[in-house]
Amino acid sequence: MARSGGSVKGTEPATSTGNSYANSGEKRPLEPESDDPAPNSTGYKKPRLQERTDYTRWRMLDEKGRHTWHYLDDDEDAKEWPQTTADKYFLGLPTDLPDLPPAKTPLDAVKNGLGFFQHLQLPPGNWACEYGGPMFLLPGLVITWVVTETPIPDHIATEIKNYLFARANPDDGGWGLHIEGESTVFGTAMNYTVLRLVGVSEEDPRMIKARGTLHKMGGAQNGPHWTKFWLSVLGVCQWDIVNPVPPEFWLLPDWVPFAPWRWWIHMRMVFLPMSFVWSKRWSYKPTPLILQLREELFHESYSTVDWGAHRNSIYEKDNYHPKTWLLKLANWFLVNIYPYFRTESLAKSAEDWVFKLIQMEDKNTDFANLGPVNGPMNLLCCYIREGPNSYSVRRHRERMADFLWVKDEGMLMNGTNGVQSWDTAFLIQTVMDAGLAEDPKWRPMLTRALEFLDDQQIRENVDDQALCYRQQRKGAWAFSTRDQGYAVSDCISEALKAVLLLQRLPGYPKLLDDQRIFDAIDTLLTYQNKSGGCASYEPTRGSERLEMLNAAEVFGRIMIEYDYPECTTAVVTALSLFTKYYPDYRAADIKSFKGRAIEYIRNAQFPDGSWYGSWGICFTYASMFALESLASIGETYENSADVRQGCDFLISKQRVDGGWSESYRSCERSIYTEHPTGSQVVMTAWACIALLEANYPDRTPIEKGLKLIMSRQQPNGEWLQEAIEGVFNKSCMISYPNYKFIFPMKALGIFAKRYGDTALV
Ligand code: LAN
Repeated sequence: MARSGGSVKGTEPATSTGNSYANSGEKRPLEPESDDPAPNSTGYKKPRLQERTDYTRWRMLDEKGRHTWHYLDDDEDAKEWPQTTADKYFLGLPTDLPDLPPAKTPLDAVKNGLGFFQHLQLPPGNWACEYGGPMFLLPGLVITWVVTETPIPDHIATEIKNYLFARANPDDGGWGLHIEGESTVFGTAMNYTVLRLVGVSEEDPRMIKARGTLHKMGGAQNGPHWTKFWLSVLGVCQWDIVNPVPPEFWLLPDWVPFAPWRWWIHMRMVFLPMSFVWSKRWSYKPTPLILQLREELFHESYSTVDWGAHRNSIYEKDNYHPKTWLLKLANWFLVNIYPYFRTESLAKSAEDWVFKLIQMEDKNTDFANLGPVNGPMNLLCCYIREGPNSYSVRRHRERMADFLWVKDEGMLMNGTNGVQSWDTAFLIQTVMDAGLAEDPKWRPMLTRALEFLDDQQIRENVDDQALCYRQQRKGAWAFSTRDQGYAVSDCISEALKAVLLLQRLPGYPKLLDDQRIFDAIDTLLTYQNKSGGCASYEPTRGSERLEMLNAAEVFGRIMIEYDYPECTTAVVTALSLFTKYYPDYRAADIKSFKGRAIEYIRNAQFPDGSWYGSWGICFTYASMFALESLASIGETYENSADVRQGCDFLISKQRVDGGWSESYRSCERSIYTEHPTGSQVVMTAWACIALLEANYPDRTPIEKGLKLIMSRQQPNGEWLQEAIEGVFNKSCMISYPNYKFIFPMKALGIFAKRYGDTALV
């Protein structure tokens, strides 16, 4: 869809592949407006901040799953491209969707839920949503924009400002690691800096308060490694404060037990560009604003800070994973001894190889990159290496728009470039579970969803797979889009289940032929670890002892891939479903895979009967997946002690109002902890699904849970946002706003199918 117009900001985003606009000269999201003065030696041009932008002018464009937001300044353009219901919903504007006949039965509630949710489906067939939560992503992007002299359009600066103020801690004015977390130096130093960079005055009372909080926590010199890295890039810290990130690690032979190719992909892909920038000790020039920030962020004057002495300083609330003695020793060696041996030619060959790997990552993702941390960093590396006008820099700049999201509170940066394939796969399964897929009313919606998954299946492995240490991916699905292209074990599983179920139904096209299904299975079968469990993006490549080199401080369990109950169980359910339809394909491999996976699932069960969730909060989430997978091999409450224990655990956590409630504290502490705001619709749905899958013999607790879910449904069929649902790396939370639709409908649907669709009394 080509949309153009002189005053349309951020229009005409890319077609998602190819070099098609390397030379087109057309305006792209986040590219300088023609009347913007060129950045000059006095520094980066400050955006003009407004109170608020006009929310009726924002539009979200979805091209084959690529989301970009656009601000239409011109009335004509706005008329030509009207706001959709989904736009309005995302922006928190009234959708004016009608009230529906009140739901009497569970299936009525599902139908009302779908009645609402169908309006949020986007033209390519997928669903989208805000994917915020982490509060450390936007700073990396904004600092990168500033240091690469990428002008920030006023409407974007304004809404970034609004979001950050909306999410400041109401008591102390600071920011945490994530939206529900307590203030930390990481959150506060970084987001304070962002606000200054987008043009907020240091005299603003909210900034004075935030600065006070930052100083109370010891100032930016007490920040974790990533704060020190980004502030050094900006020229606000000196590089001596940053613990070493030597690119030479990438020259280590593959057999070395701590070689980076063995690390969890998110860590190594961040370490990669970070090491390039560190090696160059590259910093932005000292503009007047940078000079001011130097005086604002530390609780002493910049000129008196002893940078080297603060390499290991850290505020206690930032210090989730304290540096080990081994890491401290390695850092000491790298700072004090290694420089004598680090010849220029060694540094150069390391930088050259690292940059090659960056280029492979850029090429393999068409500059979408693995995620919102390495994306901006790769942009910075290309800027340093290839210059401001290179194709790589221009394409990266365009791609940054993929991570941005606008909501009622302002603009934030998503945790990935979206949730497209993941949420779409779940929605299909939900409608199937409710037995509504053959109802002609939902057929067009589901057909489009199926078409989306068809389009998003990854059809080829990446070029130079072994050279850039990538995992086989042919036939797989990513969490977000095919362009991003990183296969994940459970994303493949959920999408495969959705496709297998739906395209066999009468009235639906068979879009994926058998070979494409087999490709998915072949890739899925590469994911098993020796333990029998499955990790996320790749089978585990290194020892858990590598956690001793975890230098990020703010996250736990980041250095390698681990076995995850959620991932393993999703693979098991997918394989179980697959063998139903294709009993002969790789039957022996699948049988042995499943046998070992089930063994792992049993071993991963906690003594109290629960499973610990690493990607959703927390025990409720993982227990749902575990009980679902056990059900898929015929284990239910009646015949399995493990299932009984799992159910008894869940029942013991049901609240008097019938709901379940878990706080993110469960993830941090590995102990079931209730959320202070009480029962949550999403967790109640997870628990009910688990009990239903396990065939829990007593309907009463399930009915109580479902009644709570139904009582929270709004007259127009929607559910409202409650506490945060997702997590990563034990300490950082992330929102899954579509879960409040998908899982309640799934729980209600399974119940209705199992027990009949009668009113709950
Ligand atoms: C995600 C989002 C999806 C998630 C599931 C598919 C739900 C999970 O079952 C497997 C792991 C995966 C793919 C996952 C891994 C880590 C991600 C990508 C995230 C939680 C979203 C954001 C996070 C990423 C690491 C954020 C950037 C932060 C760094 C520390 C680099």
